[in-house]
Amino acid sequence: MAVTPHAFVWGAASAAFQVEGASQADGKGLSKWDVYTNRDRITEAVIGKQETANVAINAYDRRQYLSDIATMRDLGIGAYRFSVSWPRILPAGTGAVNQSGLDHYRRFIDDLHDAGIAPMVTLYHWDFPEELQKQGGWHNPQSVEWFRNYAAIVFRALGDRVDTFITFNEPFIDLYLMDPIAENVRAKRPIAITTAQYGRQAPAMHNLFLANARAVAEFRSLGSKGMIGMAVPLKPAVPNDRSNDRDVKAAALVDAVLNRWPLEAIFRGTYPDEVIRTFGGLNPAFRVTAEDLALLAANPVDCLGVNYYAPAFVAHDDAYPLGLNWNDVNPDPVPAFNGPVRPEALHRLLLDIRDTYGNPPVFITENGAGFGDFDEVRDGAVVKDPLRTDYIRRHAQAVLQARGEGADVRGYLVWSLFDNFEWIQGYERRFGMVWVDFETQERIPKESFHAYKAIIAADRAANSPPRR
Ligand code: GBH
Repeated sequence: MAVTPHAFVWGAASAAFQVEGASQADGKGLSKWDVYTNRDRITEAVIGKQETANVAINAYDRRQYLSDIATMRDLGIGAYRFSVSWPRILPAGTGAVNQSGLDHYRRFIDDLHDAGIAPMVTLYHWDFPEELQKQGGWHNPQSVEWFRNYAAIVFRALGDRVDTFITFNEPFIDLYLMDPIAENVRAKRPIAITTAQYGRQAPAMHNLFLANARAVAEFRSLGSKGMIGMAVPLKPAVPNDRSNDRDVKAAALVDAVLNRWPLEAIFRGTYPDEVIRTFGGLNPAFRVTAEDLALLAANPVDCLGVNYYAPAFVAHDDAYPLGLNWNDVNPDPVPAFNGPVRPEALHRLLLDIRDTYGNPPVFITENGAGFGDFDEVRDGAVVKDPLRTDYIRRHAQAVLQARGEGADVRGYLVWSLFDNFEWIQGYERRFGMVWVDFETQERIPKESFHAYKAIIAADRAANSPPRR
């Protein structure tokens, strides 16, 4: 008997810090990223000019976002992934709740529902409350309780109108890429991350996984409807030179650290041996008890968010932490910002998840391309982005193919609908299907917008029962 697959949703994704602006409005507290950008001037160290997300693309403003929701309707998406800002809801991270923050998200979610769009809510997309960052952030063992408390407040306030919660976005990028760079910028050192920093971040990562388990437990104890998962950055690791033994070994370690660590943590409550050994060797404070792992094992996620951009072409290089260059090799003639364009690696990855982790429900919570330099405004109004258009077409196809082969993929969400604030690269890197003029907030759909709209419409025509 044929198995009827679950419904499939097309969508787009964003994050509070990258789009909202209104960084001090209505009682919002500061996040570590407000400080990284305004005080430490992190973008200046990376792209040579100071940029902040104080205004971003103005998405906190209801007039603005209602017009943006109209654009979503035009596109035809059925789901919108966004994050809620922890310090907007709890200005000091713990303690007093800022009711206007919760009201904002409640209204926004209702406005999405009115447009027929399902909200997918990320609790934490890197904007850690600065008040708690001063107390060590994820390094402080109390961070587990800080996050559980915040998650419980969000579940209580929004849980009746949200189908899917994502606890964390890309823990590894937050803790092993952005925070170490921020630390180096603040200390006015070269920004290159060191092996010692990799060692120091391990206990923080462990606290974050414990926090995830506590939040999942909280979600269940509240009897919440819907699903809860984590969005992890997955990068199938390939040795840059297959005949080079050191590249082969480096790729295996990258796979353990980037991919298997979060997957095993959230599905099985185990950590790869290489992770325990490597980080334990660098940092004796990285101690993982049987009790900790039992907590993880008792609270697996319901679904997996896959943030996929590219495979990692891994080269052994002593200039990188642990000798692992997993981010800077890109043999493509026109290099995309987030790595080599390989849709076939996404297809393979989805089949591997199907086979290795018991075919869990999967959402592609992010996929997209930062070919910023190739966005071309023509005739003042038409924005050509052929490379992004091609990227989205081929990746959407790869996802549908994996789904056809039995991978339980429930949705595909493009990063991103609009150009926005791209972290340490500021506004220099554009990922949107809609062009944004950052001075005027004018929005112009790009070629990729029209292409994605056609993909969605064609899929709907093929899969909806004939009307009579
Ligand atoms: C995702 O991160 C994020 O979830 C999202 O917020 C972001 O906008 C999107 O990707 C697009 O980048 O290596 O430091 O020189 C993916 C991780 C972070 C990988 C930035 C590429 C390049 C900057 N990406 N990184 S760096």
